[in-house]
Amino acid sequence: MKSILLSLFLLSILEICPNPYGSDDAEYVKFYCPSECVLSDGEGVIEAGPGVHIAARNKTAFYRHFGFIPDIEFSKNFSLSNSGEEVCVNDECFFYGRDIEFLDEGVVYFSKNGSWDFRYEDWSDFEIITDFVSGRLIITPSNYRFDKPAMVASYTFSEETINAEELFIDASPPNVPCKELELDRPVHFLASSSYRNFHYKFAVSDSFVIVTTENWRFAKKGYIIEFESQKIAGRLKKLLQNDLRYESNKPQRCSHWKKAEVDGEGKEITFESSVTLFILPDRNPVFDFISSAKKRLYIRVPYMDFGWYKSGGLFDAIKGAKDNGAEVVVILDSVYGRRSETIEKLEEIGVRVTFDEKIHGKAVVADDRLLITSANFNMFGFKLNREIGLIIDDAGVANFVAEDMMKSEHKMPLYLIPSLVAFVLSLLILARTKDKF
Ligand SMILES: [Ca+2]
Ligand SMILES: [Ca+2]
Repeated sequence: MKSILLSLFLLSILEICPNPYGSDDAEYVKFYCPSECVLSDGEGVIEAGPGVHIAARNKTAFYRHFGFIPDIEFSKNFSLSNSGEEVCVNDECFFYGRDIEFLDEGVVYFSKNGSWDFRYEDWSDFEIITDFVSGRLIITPSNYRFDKPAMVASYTFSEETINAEELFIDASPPNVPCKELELDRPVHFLASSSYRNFHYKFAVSDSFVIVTTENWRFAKKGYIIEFESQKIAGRLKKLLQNDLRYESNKPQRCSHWKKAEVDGEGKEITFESSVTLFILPDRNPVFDFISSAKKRLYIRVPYMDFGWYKSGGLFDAIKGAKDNGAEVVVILDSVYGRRSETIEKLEEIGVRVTFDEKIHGKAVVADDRLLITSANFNMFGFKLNREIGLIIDDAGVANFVAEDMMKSEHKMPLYLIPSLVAFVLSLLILARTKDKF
C-alpha cells in the first residue's frame, strides 16, 4: 500500500543537470522506469528497463565530476541543451528553462513530492533541526553587547559591536566598514555564483547561540534570540565550515560609516520552549509556517515581493492563512515597503496592510508561534541567498512580539497628524459654537 502511495507522488524524471560546472560531458538525467521505458529529448532516445537509472553524456566525465559511475551513456543524438528543452520519460515530460526558468551553470532540476524544483550542484542540504532550550528574545533597538569570543556571521557589521574570534562576512555587501578590513583576527569574506548573498546573521560560542535579524547594529526594529544548545550550535558551526569553501578576496572598497548610537536595552522576554533552526535555501519551512495560521498571522518585514520561480510561494502562503479564516496583518517599512503591486495584491484578498518606521527585522507570528529570519521576503531571501531562521514554539513569546507589532501598527502615521489636529480643532470650534446656543 505504502509503495502505491509513494509512486503516486513519484515523477519518472528525478533529476536533470544539463549544464554542470566545468565540462558538459558530465551532464545527466536521473530517471525512474516502473517497467520498460524510453527517455527522449526529441532528438535522441534511450531505452531502459525497470528501476532508477542515471544516464550521462560521458560515463568517464561523469565519474570524474561526481565520483561514481552512471549506468547508461547517452545515445547518439541525445544531448541536453544549455538553453532549455523538453525531456520526456514515455509521455511524462519536463521542460527545463521554461517550466522553471533557471539556466545557470551548475543548476540541477529535481522532482520532489510530484513537483519540480531546482538547486545548484554545490548547494548544501542541511535539514531542519529542533531542540528544547531556555533562552531570551530581545526586540531592538537595543544597546545590546555580546562579550563572549565567538564565531560571528553577518552580511556586514560594525567591528565595534562584537567580540568575534573569527568573522564570516559577505564579500560584496553594500557597505563594508573599513575597520573590518584592518582586523588582525581571521575574517572570511564569502562569495559564490550560486549563493547570491551570504546574508545570515548569527554567532556561536561553544554551545551558546545568538541568532539575529540585524547586522550586529541594533538601531532599527529587529530581533535577537540567545540560548544554549549543543545541537544547534553544532549545526551552525558545520554551516560555517561548509561555507568556508566560498572564501574569496577582500572587498576592494570600504566605507567609513559610523555606528548608530542606541540608548536603551530594548524589550525582552525569556522563554523555555522548543526552537527550530532552518537554513536556507536548503530547507524552507516559512511558507508552510505562514499558511498554517488559523487565528492570526502578523508579518512585520521591511518589504515584500511576490515574484517566484514556480507556482506557490509567499503570496499563496498568505492567502492560505486568509482562507483558514485567520486575521492577517502585514506591517511594512514606511520608506521601503510602499510597493503598490504588493499592497494591492494583499488588500485584494482582505489583508490589512499598515506601515511603521525603521523596520529591519523579519518576523512572523502565526497563532502561538514566532518565526524570525535574516531572509528578506522575496526570491533572493527564500531561494537564492544563504540565510537562516528560527521558529519558537511558545505562546508567551508569540504574544510578546505580536503585542509589540500591533502597538507600532496602531501608531499614527506622521502624515495624518496635521489632518487629525485640524479635525480636533474643528470639533472644538463646533463644541464652542454649540455652547453659545
Ligand atoms: Ca549541456
Ligand atoms: Ca537535446
